[in-house]
Amino acid sequence: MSLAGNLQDMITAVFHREFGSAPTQLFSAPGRVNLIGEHTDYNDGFVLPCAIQFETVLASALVPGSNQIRIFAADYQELHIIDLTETVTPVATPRWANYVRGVVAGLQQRGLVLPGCDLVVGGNVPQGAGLSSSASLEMVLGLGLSTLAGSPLSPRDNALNGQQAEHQFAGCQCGIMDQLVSAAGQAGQALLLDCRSLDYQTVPMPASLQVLIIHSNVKRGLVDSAYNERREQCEAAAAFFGVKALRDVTLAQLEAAQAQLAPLIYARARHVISENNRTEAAAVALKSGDIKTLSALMAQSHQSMRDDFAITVPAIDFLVAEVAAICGERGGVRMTGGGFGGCIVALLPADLVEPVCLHLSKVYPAAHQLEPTFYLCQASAGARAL
Ligand code: GAF
Repeated sequence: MSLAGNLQDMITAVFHREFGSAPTQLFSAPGRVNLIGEHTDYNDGFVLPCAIQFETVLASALVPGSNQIRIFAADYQELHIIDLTETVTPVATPRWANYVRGVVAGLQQRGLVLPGCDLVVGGNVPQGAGLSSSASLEMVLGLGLSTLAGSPLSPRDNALNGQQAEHQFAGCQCGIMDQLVSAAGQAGQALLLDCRSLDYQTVPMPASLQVLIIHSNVKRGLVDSAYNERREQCEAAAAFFGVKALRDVTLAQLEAAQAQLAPLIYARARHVISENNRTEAAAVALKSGDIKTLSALMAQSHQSMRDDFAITVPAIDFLVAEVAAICGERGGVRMTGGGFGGCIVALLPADLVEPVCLHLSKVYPAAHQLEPTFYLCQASAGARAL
């Protein structure tokens, strides 16, 4: 049986146990890996992620006459109840409930009348790895609850609603990438997302490349505050140029203004502007199967995240360097996600996957006293009713 089949069966069984009946509808939403385009989304720029096969599943049943959402989190073995007659606000604990409360509040603000229902939610997206377990939770809830209310949200509105939940209930001033690719992902495709217009183009993943995600298992501490700080620095740079976002500034304009900018702000802006250019170029390279160019762009992206944006850590830099030494121009490798730990992503020909895993299993624990975790991923479909 597939991983997904097991998860759906497990969530259905938990629903039976907690609520004493069968769920009537199941929904799913995936995590994601970003191939290139990091910290560009909240600068109105470009990103190139794909959804992955790890997912969050929601089992649901309407409860006629009820004014409550009763939701059981299978991962925490914890029940949370939302009273639909009261204004939904954030709670101190449990933390996971704020994602639910944020999605519910957003749907209500959009004019949806949510019905009383019983829900069980749980997933297999690695948590704290930077693979968007929280976005997959928001997307499955947004789709599931709006469907139960009789007005399923479009992928775009679902993504915007989830982003609002992050901003207002979870304290992370994130961009739109994670939610949009979890909502709109397509099997076998990466998505080139324009985070200003929210338009996207599909970019087929070449059959010759495997997507290998390697988790450093470095604990990501104070991620939200460091993330929000980077966002403020980018906004300061955009304000200097008098534009809405760094999307509107060219590298030539940045170079011309270097002497007037604080060195830190200049470096942050240089990452974002150059990363936007690399992301568009990488989409072209991926489409045409130009792996040599893709490899160079991913290497430059990693250097830029390390030196200009300062979001990598030594263990991550080590993993990237070791993989790059093995794959050379036959593949690409870089840190993926928000940073400060988490995962790297490697696009590799099939014959290099095993040598890379074996090598890292030997050298990484010796150098950093941590074990790597490997996830071989497929570009997968976005949020859907099952
Ligand atoms: C996190 C955020 F949620 C995204 O919006 C994006 O900014 C990413 O970090 C960095 O590219 O995943």
